[in-house]
Amino acid sequence: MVGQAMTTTNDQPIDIVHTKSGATCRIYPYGAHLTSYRTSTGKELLFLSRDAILDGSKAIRGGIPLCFPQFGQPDKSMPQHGFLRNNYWTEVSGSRFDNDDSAGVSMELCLTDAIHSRGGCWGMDTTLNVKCIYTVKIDGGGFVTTIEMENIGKECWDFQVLLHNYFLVQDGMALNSNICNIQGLEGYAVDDKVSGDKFVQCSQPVSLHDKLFDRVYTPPEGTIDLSLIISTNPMNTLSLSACGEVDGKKVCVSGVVWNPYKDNAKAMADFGDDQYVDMICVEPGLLSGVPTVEKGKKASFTQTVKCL
Ligand code: TA6
Repeated sequence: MVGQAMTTTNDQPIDIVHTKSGATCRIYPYGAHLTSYRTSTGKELLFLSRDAILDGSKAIRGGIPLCFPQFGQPDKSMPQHGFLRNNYWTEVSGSRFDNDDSAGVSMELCLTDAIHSRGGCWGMDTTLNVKCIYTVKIDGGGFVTTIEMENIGKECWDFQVLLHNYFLVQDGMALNSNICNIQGLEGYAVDDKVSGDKFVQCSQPVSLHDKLFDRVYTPPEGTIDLSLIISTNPMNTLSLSACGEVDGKKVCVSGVVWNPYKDNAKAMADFGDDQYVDMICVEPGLLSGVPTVEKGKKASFTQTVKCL
């Protein structure tokens, strides 16, 4: 499956069709960014801002941005969410497949090709090294995205990784808690980035409200993989499961839920002023207690999203 990678800086999207089911997806080399996934019935699951910039001058607003080696900006000397989403990946030649079960492709990014958004211990003069392979696989009812991060350097490194999913909410129902909500976070420790509050999530499904929503959910003791049910409209309920490992050892998966609401939507030039009612970000990631990756070792993180 894996051949020689072909370097690209073009902004031509890669369109994948699963012939058997008719499901499709679109991936931009810039950021290995999945911007669209449609089921066999043509139902779009991902939100893409109508003002998203697709010319490689900025991370794409919508779809699934990849965040690594940091989520947010714990290290202020490195750009927010790291450098994967702001660099051109290459399609791994020979990696495309389309068979009875699924269709897909793999993309690769070596640190030497990551010329944008570097900083901190990953600055341009770093002695660290990493090779990332991102594989997208689709079938009629959903998709699987897997990122592998290999330490091809001489030193160990720490990291966070997150899949910053923007899910489409039909009919502008994102703020309607009966229609748009998330189950599976009960008992998680919540860090509200807006109010600074910290509490344990109750058994109620998580839903947005009439203001900026930005919360990190850390699993309780003993909970490792993430398993969510996401409702985005009466006819569209998704399951999202995610798991990760470092050097073959499982790592606990956290979750993030975000909606910019009115003012932040206006403040973002690449986001339609009124589009905050059309999306919810539900983002699985390895954020806390992530082991160091020793030289020659690998980490991987996978999510599976299925229509129920
Ligand atoms: O995932 C939530 C979050 O970290 C928010 O704090 C908000 O900043 C959002 O990501 C979008 O970040 P971006 O850098 O893409 O504007």
